Amino acid sequence: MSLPPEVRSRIPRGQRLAARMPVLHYGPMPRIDINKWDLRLWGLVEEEVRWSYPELRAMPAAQMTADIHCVTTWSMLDTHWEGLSIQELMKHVRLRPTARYVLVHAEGGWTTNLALDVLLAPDNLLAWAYEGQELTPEHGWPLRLVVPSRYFWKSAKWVRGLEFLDHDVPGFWEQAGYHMNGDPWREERFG
Ligand SMILES: Nc1nc2c(c(=O)[nH]1)N[C@H]1C(S)=C(S)[C@@H](COP(=O)(O)O)O[C@H]1N2
Ligand SMILES: [Mo]
Repeated sequence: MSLPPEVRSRIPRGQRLAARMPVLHYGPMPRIDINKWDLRLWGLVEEEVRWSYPELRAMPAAQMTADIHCVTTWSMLDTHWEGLSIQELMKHVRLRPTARYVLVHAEGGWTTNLALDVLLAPDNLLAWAYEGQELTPEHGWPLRLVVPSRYFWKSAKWVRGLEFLDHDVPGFWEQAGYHMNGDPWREERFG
């Protein structure tokens, strides 16, 4: 398959294009009771934040188009997401000055870590819709993180919380040997 150079240049080394988004996660799919669901922001914040699902959906929606790259070598270009931008989210959080890292917590205890500046960069979303449809359970309903600048394992599905920390704590795959940073343009696959 030969791709035009402007497409080729958007695919990092070691990656190839996938036609549809595969479903990939560790363990069984969590069952979620949306009436008990909340999103929590805690750790090095002046005040903890906790939102119910209706409170979350009352926040202003942002749209994002992004290229995504999974460490298992598939990439997808121009995926469309809708949700709460991290910029909007952070208007409601006062970080302590010592906060430098984030541990993202998903349903059932799955985690992944990000440097704070990676999370705060533009183009990150807590998404509730993909390609104009509400997220399906297997792609992370009711809420998933999308961080296009890192391998897709850091885009946690079924997100429940962000914990702000002054040090970097390896998440689930990072403990298993995957890279702490995970930049696909630097092929940071393994630590
Ligand atoms: N909670 C949770 N989020 C997760 C994972 C997981 O196992 N649990 N796997 C990650 C990996 S390795 C990938 S490639 C993407 C896959 O997202 P998709 O199933 O929507 O394609 O989810 C990421 N988010
Ligand atoms: Mo992945």
